[in-house]
Amino acid sequence: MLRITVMGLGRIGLPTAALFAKAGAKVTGVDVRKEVVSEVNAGMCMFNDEPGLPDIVKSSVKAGSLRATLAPKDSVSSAHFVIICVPTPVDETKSPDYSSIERVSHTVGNFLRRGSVVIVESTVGPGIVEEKVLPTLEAESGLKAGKDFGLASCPERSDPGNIVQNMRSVPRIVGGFDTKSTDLVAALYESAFGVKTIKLSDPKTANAVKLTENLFRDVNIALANEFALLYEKLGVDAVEVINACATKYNFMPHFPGAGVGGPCLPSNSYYLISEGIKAGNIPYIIRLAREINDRMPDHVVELVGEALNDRKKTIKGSRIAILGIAYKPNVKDVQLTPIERVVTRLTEMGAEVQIYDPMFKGEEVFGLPVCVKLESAVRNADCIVVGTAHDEFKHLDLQNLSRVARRRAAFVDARNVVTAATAVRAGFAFRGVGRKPR
Ligand code: SAJ
Repeated sequence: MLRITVMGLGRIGLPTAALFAKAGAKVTGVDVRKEVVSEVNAGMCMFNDEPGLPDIVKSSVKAGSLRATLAPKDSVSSAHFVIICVPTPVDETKSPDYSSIERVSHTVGNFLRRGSVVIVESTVGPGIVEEKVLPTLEAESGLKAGKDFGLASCPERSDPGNIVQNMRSVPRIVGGFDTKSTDLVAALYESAFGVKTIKLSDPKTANAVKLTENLFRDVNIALANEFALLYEKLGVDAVEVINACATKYNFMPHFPGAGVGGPCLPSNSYYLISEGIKAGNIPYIIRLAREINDRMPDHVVELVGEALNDRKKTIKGSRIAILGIAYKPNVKDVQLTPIERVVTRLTEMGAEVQIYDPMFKGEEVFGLPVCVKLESAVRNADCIVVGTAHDEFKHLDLQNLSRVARRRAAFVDARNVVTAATAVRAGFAFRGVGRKPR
């Protein structure tokens, strides 16, 4: 029986562990959080916003093919494959924080068994596996990579909110310390997940691929945001433009909005920026894209000020309803969400902010209660702001909302969910990121 140990049971580690268990392996998940370990062993899954995952966790635990533990020794020392899925955030200075990767490399190295293969799924800068993980594994275990154990990077490429489907369809990239490592890891994902694999020269190249695809997205979102800021001034609707451009075969549409959030894009750029600077090459476009995307929340606050001004009101003393705080649609996640800065700025400027988000009903986020009902947040609001394009907001009844809100209120769409015409017909003063002011 194939034995797999997954280090870190977060939004990537847990589905990875559960899908390998579902595929027939004996899987142990190791995590430092007691509550996570006990939840998993009770067959529970903390990611209810991941379709299909709760059932897979439940059935795999029930079948005895998946269990979780705080103690790595037994599971690492008996594993054929050890998969590292720990977070790699950036610190307050925007420098990559590889402390979890370093810590887990010491742990795995301590108990590593001859013949095992270590797989790094966490997103890291190109060269970090070769420079940090490999020497630590060898030093702690006394074993030699390539000779006594295998090592490969196989970065996760899953779309949060759609992870199970993604893990079973998106090709995996594999870069091994040697060909044997690459082949073993590729065969593992092909057989267990039924996906294609792309074999690459080394871990450094695999990590460069992962960063390239995420930074490609961040830079193109920044370009869309730059078009939005420009076209607002020129009286052109950037969303109308981008939708039309998308009819051309080589145009990949990205859309302007309130900014870029989540555990990945806002931080991944800094892995490459720091490696680039170390190597004497500053990635200007990548860095500038971060600055542009990080400025978008302030632009949303400006639009709120403009829309209220149309109604001879100011942000100070206004009641503002924020619809959606999650960093992207249909996920229960506010990691680095751009909407936190919008809420903070509006509150600092003297507004009374009400929040509604279907993923956080009745909870407290950013120190504020999240309304259970949308109408409660909108009641007597001077301005309504759409911060996340959750499915629930795709069919907003603006006529009804204009009756619930204060008379002649304002509406700011930071996620392209309504048309300007519909908002104006409902009696709102309208602003939108990249939209023609109405
Ligand atoms: N966003 C825009 N405009 C767009 C697309 C997205 O403003 O046109 C914003 C979103 O609202 C969100 C942020 O960007 O705040 C990130 O959105 P995302 O859809 O990229 O979501 P992530 O960060 O959850 O997932 C990304 C994905 N990367 C790519 O698509 C290249 C996912 O496939 C990765 O696996 C994931 O990062 C990761 O873990 O690295």
